[in-house]
Amino acid sequence: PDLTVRGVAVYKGWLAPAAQAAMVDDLRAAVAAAPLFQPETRFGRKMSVRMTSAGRYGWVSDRRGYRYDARHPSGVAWPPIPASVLAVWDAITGLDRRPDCCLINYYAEGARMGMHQDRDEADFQWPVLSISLGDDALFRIGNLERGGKTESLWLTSGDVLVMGGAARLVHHGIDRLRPGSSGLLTQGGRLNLTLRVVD
Ligand code: MD3
Ligand code: FE
Repeated sequence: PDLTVRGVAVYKGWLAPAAQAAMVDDLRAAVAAAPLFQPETRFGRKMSVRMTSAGRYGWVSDRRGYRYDARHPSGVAWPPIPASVLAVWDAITGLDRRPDCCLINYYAEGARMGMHQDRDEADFQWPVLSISLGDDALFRIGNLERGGKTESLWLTSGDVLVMGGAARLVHHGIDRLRPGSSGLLTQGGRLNLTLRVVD
């Protein structure tokens, strides 16, 4: 990696611009099959990020709580994870197990994600890999426990992050975007992909 922040390995600009554009085309097809939706928390508050997934499982949240589900809220199965996305997982992790979920987060201007842990997966031995596409985003990394000092870094289009080992359960979030910082997405904003082994 180019740098490591609290155990999170950061590969700056790992995806070249042409590869980013090809991946966005693949994601457009996936989003056409499984449209982005605005999840609701169990408390009935809408999240500001819009989401969908690809793979055997997708991550959903509604009044019943949050969980991995084999189907999109519309009832359709999730589309397959694009080969262009799996190729990044293979090249960077070198694992012979592939992810069963690619969570697709879309941030329009003003969207954010509060500090949280990713702990809905069965086995935390597997890493989570993230790919950033589009506008710059201010990413915040905290600690295994809630609260305490945090570190922030700007993620830019083409960056890949790997959260493994002790970093797998660290608190993290997205504070804000830098609107208009990238021309990759016609409609602006930011896409973040997180690849997860679920069960
Ligand atoms: C550190 N997404 O979907 S990706 C998420 O940019 C999520 O959309 C953010 O947090 C986003 O859950 C951050 C970077 C990331 C993803 C998973 C992690 C960092 C992580 C898991 C453990 C530790
Ligand atoms: Fe997360």
